[in-house]
Amino acid sequence: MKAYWFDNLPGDQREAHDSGREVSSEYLNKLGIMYFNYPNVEDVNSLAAKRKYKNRDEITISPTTMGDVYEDKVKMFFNEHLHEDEEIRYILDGGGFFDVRSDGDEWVRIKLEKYDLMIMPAGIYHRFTTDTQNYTKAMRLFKEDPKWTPLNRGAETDNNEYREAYLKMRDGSA
Ligand code: KMT
Ligand code: NI
Repeated sequence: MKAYWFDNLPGDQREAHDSGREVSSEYLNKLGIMYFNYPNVEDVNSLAAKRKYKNRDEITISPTTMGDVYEDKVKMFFNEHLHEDEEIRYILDGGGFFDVRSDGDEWVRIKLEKYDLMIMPAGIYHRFTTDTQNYTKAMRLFKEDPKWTPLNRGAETDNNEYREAYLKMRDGSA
């Protein structure tokens, strides 16, 4: 796991796009993001139990498993969106990038590798891409029924109650 400011340069989204400016874990915590490296799945299970997660699934994002729809899926995951619940992503194999919006609305790129686990708060704008390996095997954990339907950013999501609650948490206003 490594976090840095996205360079905003044109080019394949799967390239590193590393500006060379690192982002600290303290800053990520301020955005409501936590991460761990758990080689032992038992640690994932206890974290999920402690945070009252009820559901999970596994997804393998690769041309081998997805065939022709792979490129479309990769584009879809890269549309900026939010979810209405907190979610955990745990990388079982391969790797990928989650980009999350900073408080100044810039992209922070979070590089996840095998056994990295990230907790993403409800309401944070983000996007995902595979890296140049084109292979991400991940466990997705959901508090309630899986509702991974991405809500793409727009006027409606800006007024979404989960978005507003997230901003209150992040910016500490009442
Ligand atoms: C998300 O929330 O955008 C995703 O779950 C992407 C695929 S999981 C590695
Ligand atoms: Ni998402």
